[in-house]
Amino acid sequence: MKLDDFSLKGKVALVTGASYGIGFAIASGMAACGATIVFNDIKQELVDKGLANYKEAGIDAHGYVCNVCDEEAVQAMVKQIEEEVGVIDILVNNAGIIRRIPMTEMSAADFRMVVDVDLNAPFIVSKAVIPSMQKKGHGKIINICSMMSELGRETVSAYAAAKGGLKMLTRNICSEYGADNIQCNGIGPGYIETPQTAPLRERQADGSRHPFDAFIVGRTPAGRWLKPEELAGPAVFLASDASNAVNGHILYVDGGILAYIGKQP
Ligand code: NAP
Ligand code: GCO
Repeated sequence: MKLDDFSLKGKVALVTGASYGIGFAIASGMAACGATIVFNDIKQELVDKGLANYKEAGIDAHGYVCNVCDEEAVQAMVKQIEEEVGVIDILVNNAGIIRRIPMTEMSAADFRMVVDVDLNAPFIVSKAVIPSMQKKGHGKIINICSMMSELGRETVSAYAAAKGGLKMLTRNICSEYGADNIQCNGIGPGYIETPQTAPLRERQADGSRHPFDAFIVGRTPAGRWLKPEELAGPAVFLASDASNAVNGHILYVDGGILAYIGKQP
């Protein structure tokens, strides 16, 4: 065992949907450990914002406009990255969306859209990078799962179905490509302060905490929401040679939510 086993020097990492939020924090952590960062986002405006964010952080990142649900566009982006930057050693399937709608009020179209971004897209992007990883003789795929890979709650049926499916896609990629020295693991973040969860933390008109905010604080042993940066260390570990024997695992980075029954009244 040597310190270098944790290094990502010489590795190319593609993090999807990484202009800001969790993807940006993970990519920044990987850059700090030596990786070359490539990211995509769904529109030019977001890629520009991302490039400015990376520049400000002193990171020389490569940004591409690409909808991860569009298989043809993803195949073209991966080809372009291979030509312009190099073969992708590390893929982080981070891009994701949520729709909080009670199931009986949710349209099938909305349900499909969430499953498309949160489950079908990780399949599409993984499928695009695996052949070159096989040729190169190694690869790391990290799928950003959720508490909803394990737990349900009101209004998030599509998201929970997709993130539960993503956990099993993770195990299947591990099963199917482990022999090619490809490790596929998941990270299951707890409740993280990002724009995606901002509506759950909004202050009430009287200045009090949002009831959901108070609920999460009471469900987390640490008694607080987590920061995107707190996912970087676990992601670097799963992207590095230090985790070569870890495959098909979901690493929950949840401040202990899954271990805890909740704060007693
Ligand atoms: P976020 O703030 O909403 O960022 C997600 C990024 O993905 C955005 O830049 C988004 O663009 C992009 N994106 C959405 N659809 C896309 C598509 N079809 N193609 C390409 N890019 C697309 O989310 P986050 O909170 O950082 O979450 C990142 C990941 O962690 C997601 O998979 C999420 O489900 C998961 N997660 C989040 C939490 C949390 O508490 N925040 C907890 C567990 C898991 P737009 O801005 O246009 O939507
Ligand atoms: C919600 C939240 C969650 C988190 C996260 C939990 O509405 O419950 O948005 O789903 O974003 O995925 O791990």
